[in-house]
Amino acid sequence: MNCTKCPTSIKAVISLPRHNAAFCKACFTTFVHEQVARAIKSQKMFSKDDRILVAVSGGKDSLALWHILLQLGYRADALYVDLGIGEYSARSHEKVQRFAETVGATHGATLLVHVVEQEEGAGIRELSNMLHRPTCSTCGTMKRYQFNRAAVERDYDVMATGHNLDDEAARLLGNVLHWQEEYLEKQGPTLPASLEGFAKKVKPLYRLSERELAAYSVVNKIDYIVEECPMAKGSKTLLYKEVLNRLETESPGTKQRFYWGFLEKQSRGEAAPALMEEKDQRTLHPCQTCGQPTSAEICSYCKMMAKAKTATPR
Ligand code: Q46
Ligand code: ZN
Repeated sequence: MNCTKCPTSIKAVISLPRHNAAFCKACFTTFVHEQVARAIKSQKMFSKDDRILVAVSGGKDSLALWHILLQLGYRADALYVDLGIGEYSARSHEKVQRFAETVGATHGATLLVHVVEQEEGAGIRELSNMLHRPTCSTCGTMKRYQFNRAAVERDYDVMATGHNLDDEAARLLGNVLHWQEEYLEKQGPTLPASLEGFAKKVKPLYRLSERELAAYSVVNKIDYIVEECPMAKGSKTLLYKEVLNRLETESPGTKQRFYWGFLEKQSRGEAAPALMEEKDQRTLHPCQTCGQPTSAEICSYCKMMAKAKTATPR
């Protein structure tokens, strides 16, 4: 198949059934950049003057996001949280470091690193054992806390994550299946900094699929960690992604219609982020221990770490 955009019919490297298109390397890269630029503009994410903190994991999505933002001329630094999950963390840390030293450094971008074993005294799996909590829930609390804290303390205007269309569609499916309305409200690609101590959070890759981001990384020679985190095995999210992929194969564009349709509904006023902002301001106040916003007296990260200090491993 040839590129559907080039007049000189160069061979295509990827076909995109949901867009009825096929692209050569150069046109595909342009397509990806355009999709991200559209996301940034339409969802009022940030401007060229803003300082952005990208949450990177070493996987294709977050490194592609950092790459794209730097290519588009944004001021984007990154934060990597080393969870201390054996070989997986060692290798992903290495990939992030190398990317920062090559691509990041040529754009004057900085990499910040938070090592959980050093800062919290034990790796994420050991902490979860002590707390008798599933690893991914401890990890979620840890990452949300550390990314928000770094963004706020270092004066970044906005924090960006590499969530793609597949991630958001799978999450939406999970939230709808369980009617988790509270979570549905927070599912937009832009979450405002509703009050002091909360960083604005954005997802500039929500218009691009996992497959498109893998292709972008290959085409642009981004060296990322291919394996998923070993703790992800058997997760509900993977099941929802599989189901959505089956639907997508039968009917291209399903994921896009599902998630983008939800966003359209949201922008028409149902569960609008503006309402969320008011609600946050009513219910949140500074944690008595660390000062970050929480609805309780002590935030969930501080509670978790206090418990970890007194707990004994299972
Ligand atoms: S990194 Fe953390 Fe994921 Fe690994 S421990 Fe679970 S939540 S699976 S995105
Ligand atoms: Zn706290």
